[in-house]
Amino acid sequence: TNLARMLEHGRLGGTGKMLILPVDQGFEHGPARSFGPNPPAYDPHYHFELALAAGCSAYAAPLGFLEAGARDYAGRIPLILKLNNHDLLADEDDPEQAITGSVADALRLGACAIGFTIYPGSAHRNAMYGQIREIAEEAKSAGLAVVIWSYARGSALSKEGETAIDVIGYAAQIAAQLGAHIIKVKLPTAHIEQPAAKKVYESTGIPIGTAAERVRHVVQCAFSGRRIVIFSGGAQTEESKFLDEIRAIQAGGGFGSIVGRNAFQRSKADALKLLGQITDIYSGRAG
Ligand code: FBP
Repeated sequence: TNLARMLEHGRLGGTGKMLILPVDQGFEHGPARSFGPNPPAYDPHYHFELALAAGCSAYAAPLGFLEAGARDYAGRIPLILKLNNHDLLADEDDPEQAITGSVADALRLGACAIGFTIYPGSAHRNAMYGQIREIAEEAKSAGLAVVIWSYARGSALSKEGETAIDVIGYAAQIAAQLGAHIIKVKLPTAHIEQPAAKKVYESTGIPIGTAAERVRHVVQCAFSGRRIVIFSGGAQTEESKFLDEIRAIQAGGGFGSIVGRNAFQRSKADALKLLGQITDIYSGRAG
């Protein structure tokens, strides 16, 4: 029911596609880097208003941002409590996330889902897999959906490897096997990181030449489309390039996007225009 609440809400309601506004960057990247480009975005209410006005499927944020808007916005838009977080104040090759909220918090805030980041590629990955196993069990028993941000990152991977097609496909599969209903990954590149995987991609000829083909393959890696795979927006990008990525996700059978900085770092008018174009593409209202 909670998954359906997100799939039925907003401009993409009923299409099977999703557009989520995630605003955890204040924690993940720092407030000035995140909100400095558009200062109204320091205010947590700004993001509820943006998600509502854009007709997003859901709004995802850490505990503090959700609590700061709950009194005014609870029940008006599906919420995802992002209940682990990471900051950039200490440099580390192998990132890990701190647990910053609970299933009880998600229920108190009327959220539809909990959100959780894993870092496949980090030395701490197994601890994170264990944490989500427990949290997902508790969330599902309370009727909440589980959204996993599957970030390939850590000392086991090269910089290019963080978006390599084999690694992103693997990250999507791990999140699906951990029981995620919705999986967030980065848009993959054609780079192949693991030598053993490279042989298979080459000998079997898995099509990964275009962005749409790579999206299709990642969806296949997440149980052949039986789990919802959405793609992150990344740092602010020029509008036409960003919309090309959205078209590739649509053409490749992706389920949608989770777009933070490309939304809230623009002025509200520009963000609403861009998010409107995205929902037009995913709903088939635009080519
Ligand atoms: P963006 O659209 O801003 O990339 O947001 C998606 C997201 O998953 C956020 O939830 C998270 O804060 C951010 O990406 C992390 O980005 P990075 O890859 O720079 O750590």
